[in-house]
Amino acid sequence: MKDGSDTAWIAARASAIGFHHCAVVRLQEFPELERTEEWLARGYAGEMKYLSDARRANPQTVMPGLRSVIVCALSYNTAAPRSTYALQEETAEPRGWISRYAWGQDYHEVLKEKLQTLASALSERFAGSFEARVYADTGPLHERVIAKHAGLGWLGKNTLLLNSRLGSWFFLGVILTTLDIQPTLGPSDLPPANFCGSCTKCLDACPTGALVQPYVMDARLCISYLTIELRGSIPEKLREPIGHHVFGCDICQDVCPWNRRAPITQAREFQPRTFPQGMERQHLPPDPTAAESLQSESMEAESLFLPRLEWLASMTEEQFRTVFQGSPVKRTKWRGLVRNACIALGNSRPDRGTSHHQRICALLAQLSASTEPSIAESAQWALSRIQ
Ligand code: B12
Ligand code: SF4
Ligand code: SF4
Repeated sequence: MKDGSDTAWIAARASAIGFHHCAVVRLQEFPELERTEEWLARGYAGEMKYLSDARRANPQTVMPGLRSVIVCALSYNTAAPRSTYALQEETAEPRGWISRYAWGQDYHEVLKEKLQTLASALSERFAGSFEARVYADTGPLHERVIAKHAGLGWLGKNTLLLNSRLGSWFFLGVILTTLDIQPTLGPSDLPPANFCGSCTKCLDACPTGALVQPYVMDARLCISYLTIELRGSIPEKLREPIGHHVFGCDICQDVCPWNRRAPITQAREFQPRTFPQGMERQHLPPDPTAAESLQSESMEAESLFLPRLEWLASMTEEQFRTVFQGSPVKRTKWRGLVRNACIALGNSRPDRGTSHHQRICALLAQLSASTEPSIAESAQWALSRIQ
């Protein structure tokens, strides 16, 4: 059996498992990785110390005997509106934005399970002993660079991997293996051409200027980093540009022309979680009249799509654990999410004199006394802006 058909077999199997793209690349030099040192030296990684792991510059060191990498893409482009549209809509109560990728189940788990299924299937095709190790996001590897050389797409000016069919709304996962599999791209094939052209929509739209030049991000300025990775307080000058974002940011993808026609996924795993029974609303504000109105609303569903900021900011640690069990949002921890919700409330414009405004001010006053310094400080900042 020819190696080429092995590649086609892997791609077909990956598709049957639910992946939207799959390709194979042999271990080689990846020229893009040469820029990593300079990127790190500029301090762009912020507190993400794991990005300095020397293995990232040389995938060979990740697994002894590594010969091929199978790269898989899984779309999370659910049907709900883009943040750039949804956040302009007037709503009765201030709402925040959780990134599209984090509305449902934790993608690490979803990807790992699918990758594991594919890795196990390899023994149906390949005789003899071999090793296969799966990584979904958290491995010491630069997945986008490897995926580019496998033929999955090009590295866009927003630093993401773009595919002319899928846009950029997909996760990447890899299987490292000691098997020598014929790569998807032939010896004379180049990785897909870069179709960003003269477009600069992502750079122009980024609210914090995190894309400091085309293809280069200062992660310390990225809302995704600030709301998910950064512990402690968010620098004051970045709080206003964060706007309503409470977990991650989708703007540089929302504005990308390559995402306009990206296929919609119906995958249940990534649809926004909703909470119809109101069980997470056990918090009652100090004002008894406000409590009455809150209870009357408690039959309405809460959702991770445009969540009510008051709901997020008033969550107890226990409620946070229940709502975000098996969700990527767990990464920012309870104190991170409440901190972010306070900042988003500080950027909201609740009409003064309404019961919403009174309730939000009461909640922020209560959070201003929190024993968590980053929550207390963000709540004080927010209160000073909306009171
Ligand atoms: C760290 C990380 C982040 C950080 C840093 C982002 C970044 N651009 O590196 C933060 C928290 C900000 C982040 C945000 C997001 N992430 Co992220 N992230 C990662 C992770 C874990 C590592 C990426 C990495 O190695 N970065 C380090 C630097 C060195 O990489 P780089 O930006 O590509 O830097 C290169 C360029 O700067 C280049 N370069 C080119 N020209 C020049 C010129 C100069 C002068 C210099 C200095 C450098 C330079 O050289 C560098 C090295 O090659 C990967 C998973 C993985 N293991 O690979 C997921 C990953 C990249 N993230 C992903 C996603 C989905 C997101 C978000 C969309 C989530 C969200 N909605 O909030 C955002 C998107 C933000 C964006 N525009 O990139 C997906 C991307 C899928 C795709 N289609 O590309 C990945 C692959 C996770 C996955 N397994 O699916 N992420
Ligand atoms: S994710 Fe948001 S903050 Fe980060 S680079 Fe893209 S637009 Fe800028
Ligand atoms: S918005 Fe334009 S420049 Fe940015 S990644 Fe998309 S096509 Fe490239």
